[in-house]
Formats: sequence, C-alpha cells, structure tokens
Amino acid sequence: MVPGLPASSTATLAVVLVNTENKPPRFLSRRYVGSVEENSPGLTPILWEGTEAPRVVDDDQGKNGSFELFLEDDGGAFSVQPSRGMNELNFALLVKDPTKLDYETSDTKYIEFRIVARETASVRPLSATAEIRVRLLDANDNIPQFSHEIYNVTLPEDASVGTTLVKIQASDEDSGSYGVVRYTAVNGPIAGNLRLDPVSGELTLLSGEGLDRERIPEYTLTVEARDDQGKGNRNMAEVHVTLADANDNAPLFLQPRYDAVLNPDMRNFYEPLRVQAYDADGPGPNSDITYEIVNGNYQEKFLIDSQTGELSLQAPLVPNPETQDHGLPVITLTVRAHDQGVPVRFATVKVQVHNQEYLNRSISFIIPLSVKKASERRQELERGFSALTGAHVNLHSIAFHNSSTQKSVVRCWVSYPLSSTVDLSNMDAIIRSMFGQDHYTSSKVESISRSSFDVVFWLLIALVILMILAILALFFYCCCVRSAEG
Ligand SMILES: [Ca+2]
Ligand SMILES: [Ca+2]
Ligand SMILES: [Ca+2]
Ligand SMILES: [Ca+2]
Repeated sequence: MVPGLPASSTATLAVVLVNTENKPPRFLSRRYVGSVEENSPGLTPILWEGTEAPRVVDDDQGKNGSFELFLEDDGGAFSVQPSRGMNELNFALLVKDPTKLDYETSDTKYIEFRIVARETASVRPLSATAEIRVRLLDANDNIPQFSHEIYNVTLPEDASVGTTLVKIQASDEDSGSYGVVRYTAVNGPIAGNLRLDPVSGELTLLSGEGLDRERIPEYTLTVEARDDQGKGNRNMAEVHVTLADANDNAPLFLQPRYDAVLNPDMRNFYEPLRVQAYDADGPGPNSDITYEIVNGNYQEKFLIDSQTGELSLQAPLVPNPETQDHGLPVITLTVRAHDQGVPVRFATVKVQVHNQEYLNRSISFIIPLSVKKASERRQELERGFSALTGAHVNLHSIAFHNSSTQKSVVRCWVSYPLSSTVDLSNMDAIIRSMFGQDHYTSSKVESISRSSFDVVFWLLIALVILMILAILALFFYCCCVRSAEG
C-alpha cells in the first residue's frame, strides 16, 4: 500500500504487434539439376530432373514481395524466363549461346552456376540463391577424322596375296557409339583386288591380278569411314598406290635374228653389227642389260661390247681351205642379253656371220606393202621369199620405194642349199598369203632385181673394152703390114 493513493486500480493495456519484418525470397529447392543436348539452338529449354517446375516465392507484400531473377557464373550460356515476379513464380532456363555447350571440350560434361532471386526494393533488397547443375548430353556432331588426308603407299607389283598396303586410321571425338568408327568402303580402279578390314583399317591385297607397273604404275583409291558403328557420319581419305618395280620382264631383242657379212680381209664386218635388246622394267638393275656371246664363238675371235651390244673381231679369222665352203662356214653365234635383276632374266638371239659371197646373193624385192606393214610382217615375208626362191632368205633391210608410201623395197640375203625345190603350182597361194587377195589381184609383184646383174654389167663393159682393144690391134697390125710392103 502506498499512503495517499487509492488502494488499487486496474487498467487493461492491449498491445498489437504488427509484423513488419521483411523476409527474403526463397527457392523451393536449394539445388536444381537439369540437362541439355550440346549445340542446342537458342531458346531450347533445360529439362529438369523430377516432375516439379523450379519455383521461387516471396510472401511479403508490395515491393518486399517483388523480385528479379538472374544467373551468376553461367558464362552467358543461359537466360532465365521470366526474369521478374511477385510472391510466386515458376521459372525456366533457356539456351542463350549454343557455342558454350560443347560436350567434347567440356572436362566435366556439366555446367554449374547459380540463380539469384533479389527483391526489387531499392533499399537493402533481400535475395536468395540456388545452385544449378546442367548436364551436357552428347550429340553426334563430329565426323571421323583420318590420321592422313592422303596415304601414300608403295606396293611391289609382284606383291603376294595378304600383303598389307597400309593401315588407315580415323578417330571420332564423340562419346559412346557416336564415336565408334568403322571402315566401310574402298573405291577405285583396283578396289576389287583389295580388302579393307572394317575394324582395324588394314588394307590388304586379295589378288595381284592385273597389277603391272609397266602397264599402269599408279592408282588413286578412296577409303571411307563412318561413325556410329558404321551407320553414321561419313568421311573419306585418299590412298595413292605406287607400284614398285619387280623384275618381271626379260630383255627382248629388237630383231628375231641378226646377219652380218665379213670383209674380204676377215678382220671386220662389211657393215657395223650391233645387237640390241629392250627391257620393259623400270630404270635400274631390272632393265640394265649386259650382252655376252654364249655359244658359237668361232676361233674365239668374236668380241661383244657388253654394254652396247656391238660385235667385233679381235683378230682376223683364219680360213680353212680344206672345207667346201671357201674356207669359212656360216658362223652362227648365240648372243645373250641379261638384266641385273633378281631373278636375272635373259633372252638369246642368233647372229649369223657370212662370208663375202653372201653379198653376191642379195635380192631386192619391190612389194606392195608400206614400210611399216612390211616391218610388222618381217618373218612372214622371209618365209614367203624363201618359198618363192627356194633359198634360205634373210630379210636385211626395208626401205621406201621411190618415195611411195604403199610400196617398199625389201633387200634380202639369200643362201641356196646344195639343192632346193620351188613348187611353181603353189606360187599364187604364196603371194596371196604374203600380200593378201587385194594386192595380188590389183598389182602383181613388180620386179625382182638381182644385184648380181652388177657383175654382168661390168663383164659387158670389159667385153666392149676387149673388143675395142682387138680392133685397135687389128688396125695397127694392118698399118704395119702396109708400111712393110711399102
Ligand atoms: Ca558430340
Ligand atoms: Ca561422331
Ligand atoms: Ca617390272
Ligand atoms: Ca627385266
């Protein structure tokens, strides 16, 4: 009790507490996880895991309940829609810059960043943050890349079946099946001879048929690779195949036989004698020809230049007077040409060496064939002339006849056996077979000129001179007799 004051009184005090505290916006989840395929075009939405859409709420009234949404540290890859709201808002994330979404260059294969909801109040706006992780999904956006644009391969022309030309390789940056490469095709001129292993990329020889460096020395092929186990994106590369030379050609003599005539002193040939062979193989040992005499070297006096094929005599031949062929038989040398390849390949040719009499047995035929055709039919002509003359005929040279392109002069050396037979009833058939029906009916073989007429000509001259001398002698004799009588 307090003196002077009423004993007691009661008053009721009502206090109304008005809640003016502002609360920040809040995301319904602290973390959102979604995914998007790499390279998706702008405005493609991120697909969220779970069924509920991301949502932000702010229960405050007025400005304290208004907020804006933005992203932090996404590198400009995404945008948020809508970017403003009040009290409650479902939001979406859209692709803004597709180039930021490259599966292959991303180490982690996801992008992590934050979304912020911040009140729009100008004074001390409150905000909330949620974590976002967007997984990148791979797309088949890479084609197989070959280790070389052009594979240069050298293959021996005689390579055996199963030889590996090259192992091509292509890689693909995509993941999973999108990056699994298969080698799906080889195309080009010799593709049928080859097999491309779809898994290893080994290109091997199935068949060597038709491979000939001397015919076609190089080929260009294309090989194809596809990703997605051979069903997806395709790429091509080239394979240049150069055939390497093998020694698959023997030397070939330019003439089927060579003939030569010795000078009277038997020291040398009437005309230079050179055998020549050609080897179709590539430059180097496979076509490098060496000549040698392998048989018939009469008196061991014939020499051949191993490089040029020129024949010569190192000493005069010595005739043997006891033999019936004027001391010197027809000498037949066998000359061999061999290359330097492995294995060594060679050819042989006969060289017939005749004495001077052979020259006297030369016949020139004028025939209704061009020089070119006559050259092509050399052996047929020899056979025909042999049948016509009953002799062994060696065709020596072919020349133009009076600048005619349709006729030529064929000079032959003939050697008669001790006895020979010419079947006259067969002449028509022989000439027809030599020159054909057309030539035979339109123009007969013109003339046969024999160079031994030269001898007759000189004999006639000598006879005329002798007659003149005889007349002169007679004249002087008459003069002498008359002067003696006088
Ligand atoms: Ca990809
Ligand atoms: Ca791919
Ligand atoms: Ca060859
Ligand atoms: Ca050869």
